[in-house]
Amino acid sequence: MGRKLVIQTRLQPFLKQHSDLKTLRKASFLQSAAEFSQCPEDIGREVAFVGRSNAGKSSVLNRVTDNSRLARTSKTPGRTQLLNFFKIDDRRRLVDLPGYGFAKVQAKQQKAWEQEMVLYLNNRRSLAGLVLVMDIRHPLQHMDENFLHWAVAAQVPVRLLLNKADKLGNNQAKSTLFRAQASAYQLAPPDLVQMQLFSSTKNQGTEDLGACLAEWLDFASGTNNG
Ligand SMILES: Nc1nc2c(ncn2[C@@H]2O[C@H](COP(=O)(O)OP(=O)(O)OP(=O)(O)O)[C@@H](O)[C@H]2O)c(=O)[nH]1
Ligand SMILES: [Mg+2]
Repeated sequence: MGRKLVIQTRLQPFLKQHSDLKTLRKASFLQSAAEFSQCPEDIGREVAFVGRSNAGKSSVLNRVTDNSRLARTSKTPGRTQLLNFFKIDDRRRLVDLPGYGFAKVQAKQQKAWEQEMVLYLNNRRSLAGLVLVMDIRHPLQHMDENFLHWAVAAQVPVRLLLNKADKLGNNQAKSTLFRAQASAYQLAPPDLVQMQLFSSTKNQGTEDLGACLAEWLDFASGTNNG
């Protein structure tokens, strides 16, 4: 009896991870928006993926939903130029935001993009959290820091992802995480930011990210397919 209970208790986190990832697999394309005013109805909860162009936002989204064809990925930076919405159910969404820092984008276009992002961060009531994707080889670049400032000002929690961790050895990846964490905590309070290693290619960090999304999107209250 006691032994059965111990086994069940040990299994619980594993079963929860499994069910979070299973729920995330329900994600399907909902709609694109060229600007903030075209976003879908602001109900329920959504989590947005942001980051420098080519950091791997779309790849991370595809990995955590276990659907390689969900968001379009590309070797050419600047692929995602719209806000792309994916629905998990009628009250839960994931959003792939356009990347920043794409060299070929003109200053005027970059300004317009920044305005849309600030508008989105400040006004989107259903925004429950942001996943800020970075290339582990170039963490916390100027625009990442800007984005972090906007998110803190808007009081939106941020998960900082050091993606492409497979590009570094284990020890180097861990020490980069350590250093980047220390820098991030100088910019934002730890209750609002968390950081983790990730590799879309090697399926590293997927369970942790899945658990974070499940919490922000409140999977605990049950999902529906409405
Ligand atoms: N080695 C490695 N490559 C990755 C990883 N994640 C993404 N990539 C590669 O990085 C490139 C860019 O990935 P995307 O997911 O399209 O990046 P993005 O941030 O969505 O880019 P934009 O939409 O242009 O802003 C692609 O060639 C991916 O295959 C990773 O974890 N490891
Ligand atoms: Mg993309």
